[in-house]
Amino acid sequence: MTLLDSTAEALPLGGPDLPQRRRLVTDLPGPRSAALLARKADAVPAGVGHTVPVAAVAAGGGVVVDADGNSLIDLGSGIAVTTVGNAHPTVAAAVATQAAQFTHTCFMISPYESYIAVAEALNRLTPGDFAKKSALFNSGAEAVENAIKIARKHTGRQAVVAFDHGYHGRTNLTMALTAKSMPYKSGFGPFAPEVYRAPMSYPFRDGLCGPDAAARAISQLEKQIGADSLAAVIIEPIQGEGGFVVPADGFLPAIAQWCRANGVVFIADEVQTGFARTGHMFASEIFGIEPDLIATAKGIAGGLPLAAVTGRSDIMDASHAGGLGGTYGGNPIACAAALAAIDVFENDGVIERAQQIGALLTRRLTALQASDPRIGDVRGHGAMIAAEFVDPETKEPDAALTAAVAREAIAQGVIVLTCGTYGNVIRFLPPLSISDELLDEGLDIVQAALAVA
Ligand code: PLZ
Repeated sequence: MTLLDSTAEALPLGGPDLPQRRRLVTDLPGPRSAALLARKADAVPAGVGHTVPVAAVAAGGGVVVDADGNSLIDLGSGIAVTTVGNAHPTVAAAVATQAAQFTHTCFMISPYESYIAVAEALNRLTPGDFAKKSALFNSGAEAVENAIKIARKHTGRQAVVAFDHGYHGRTNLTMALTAKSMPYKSGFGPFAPEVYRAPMSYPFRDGLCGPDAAARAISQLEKQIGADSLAAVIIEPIQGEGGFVVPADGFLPAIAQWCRANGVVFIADEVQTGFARTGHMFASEIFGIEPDLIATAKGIAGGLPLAAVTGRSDIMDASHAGGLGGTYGGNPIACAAALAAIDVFENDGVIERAQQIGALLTRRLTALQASDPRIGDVRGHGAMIAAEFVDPETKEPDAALTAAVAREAIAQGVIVLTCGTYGNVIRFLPPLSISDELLDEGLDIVQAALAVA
């Protein structure tokens, strides 16, 4: 069976030239997508789920086109990855050029310039005016794992603290760091040892100011673990999978300061928040923190798999030679894509666009909240905004309502993602290449879905 059996003729090219419109020519899934999803069910294990019942054939600007010719509005960016836009021409050209030059040597065997250039760019772009180094990997989880390895080697300590609602990946150590059991951890243990959890600042639910929430967390670290056993604290500056939880002002600086005073490595997991997504190159800037180490992935390379750990040179240099690496880490095609994406981030007004998108999303969603008290909270920064759905009387999470709204929006051709420990948050993560018109139309559809839910 050939790859595109069911979509044999005229596949559209992706990128910004795709018609920027929502257009449904079938119910979802259409017959071709349905056939491909049937093949998926036979060939791919049930554990690998999917949110939108279509098979993608092209994407770009603010749309995803499926095998039946349906054009869906993309408010998910493949989970915050295609920040510069899907199949961005600069990225696509860089990938094609590199693929024709060489596809792999293994950086640990014969190094090449693009890896070094990506490291230099990350050292320059990440917050903190101090000497930095970067190592490249393939996925967010792998970056987080390596950040922890480096912190343990540097401190000679073992314990690691992550936070309530935190998400850090699906590998064994990162499952241990991740808070939510279902679907990420259930039945997959035993998990890595020496991982502890601290209470997060979640203003909508705990009502605490930042310093009080930090004092609560720090007291727990001191009493239950002890600073002298603690290698690292890892936190998402704005939590992603956990529900776009934005900590109260002062929380992150207080935690970072406590880490510095106690020789604990402060790691920001900016896998989801990084690279212009929040209207800043990195979300750490919003909170005025300079993490010792930053883990990045997702938006870094316009859709190619690449991840990084960037941080203070003295910490990054803690490992003996040969202690860090991997066959594919910093693959040359992914590095070429990253250099192209970084060029776009720096020169094409992408950060400003994220701020505009954030203003539009916030305006529309707070207006909706004013007329529908089932929206308990609207929060986030830039093109990373969410609405939390609750029982208006009790503030209890309403996961059923959230799922119904998302299901109906998707059926109408708008890709939205849910998140949150309680499954009651819809998050908006559009590509920054989306037009205001498409974004508004997508929100109209979500609003209509809420009205009938
Ligand atoms: N850290 C903050 O958001 C990935 C995962 C979706 P990988 N988030 C999407 C899913 O269900 O698997 C993520 C993240 C933060 C780490 C990761 C892990 O990144 O590239 O998926 O390994």
